[in-house]
Amino acid sequence: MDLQTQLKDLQATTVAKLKDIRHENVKDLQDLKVQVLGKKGSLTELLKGLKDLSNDQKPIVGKMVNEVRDVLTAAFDDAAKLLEEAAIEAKLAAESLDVTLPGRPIKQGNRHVLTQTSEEIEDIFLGMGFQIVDGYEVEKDYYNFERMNLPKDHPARDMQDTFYITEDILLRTHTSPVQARTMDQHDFSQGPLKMISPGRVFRRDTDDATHSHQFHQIEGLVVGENISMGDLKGTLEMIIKKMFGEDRKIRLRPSYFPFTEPSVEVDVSCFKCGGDGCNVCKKTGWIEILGAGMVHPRVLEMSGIDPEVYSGFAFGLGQERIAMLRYGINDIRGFYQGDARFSEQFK
Ligand code: FA5
Repeated sequence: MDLQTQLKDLQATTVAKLKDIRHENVKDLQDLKVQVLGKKGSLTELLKGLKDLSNDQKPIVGKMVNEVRDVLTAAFDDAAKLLEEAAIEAKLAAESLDVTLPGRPIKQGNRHVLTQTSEEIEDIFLGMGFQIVDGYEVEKDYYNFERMNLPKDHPARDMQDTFYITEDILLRTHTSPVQARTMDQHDFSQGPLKMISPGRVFRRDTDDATHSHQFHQIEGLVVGENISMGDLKGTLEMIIKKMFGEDRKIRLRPSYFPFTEPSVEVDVSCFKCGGDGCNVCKKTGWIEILGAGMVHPRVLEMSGIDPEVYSGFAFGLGQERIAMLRYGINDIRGFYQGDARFSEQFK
């Protein structure tokens, strides 16, 4: 048989063999490739016959060898691709999903009880036309103390020691500095100032069941013409009845804050005994929830507001205290421990 016929035969038989190879026989394919196109394969073997051909024949048959090599290389590539696809399909078929199986339930979280409390209080105040203002947790001594009528070395600073970043910058001890910042900005030609400001505050307090070194307050401030203590009492009565129920009473006790005059501490009738006296209210029938008062004239003046024309009231309530009373939570530390079993109770 001449060389050209042998080449044609090799091409035809190899292509026929490739068609027979099944998807599981990757090894057969590799073996066949080595047999035909490898260094010691059939094509190399046939090439050796080139040297015996006449000079006329050599380029013709040489060209044919190249063509056969190209055709076979492409055929091997196609076969390899087919095998790969078939293998993937076989794997998918074996791994088929049972879409009728019941799904795994995904545990759904819920908003933290403190977030819920603050959002509820915000909604009530929004309904009364208050704006909600954000303050700075890292605050200047100037706003946290001096603008609240607590100059340096004022003894009442001792009750609110805090974490200092520098001598003049600290972690705020209450949300009251937002009062000064908001009053500085307010344009009274647009009407009275009515705002609340919820946020995190920090103190050098020892942690126990009712105290934390980091807790949340909501500041409230109203400044305008003819604002009186009656407005303060009415506003607080309304919010407390909305939060704790219509039959709840409030009591204003004289107190002292350097930034309000007069100052009061506000108690709510005990949620457990209704005022008769029990272990929750320490037999008094009342539970303290916030501090409040009429904005001190000095504080108004420091914001450039004339105390002869304008007056105002302010209050600061402890969010944890409200939530504890509302849900009967007896340890403040539960709020911060991140235990899902605690949070799940307030869905
Ligand atoms: C103040 O912080 C005043 N700035 C409130 C105020 C605002 C008075 C505007 C007048 C006008 P006091 O230190 O009492 O006040 O804190 C207010 C509330 O924060 C308390 O009634 C209590 O509910 C809560 N609170 C205080 N210290 C802690 C603490 N360590 N852990 C948790 N809650 C606290």
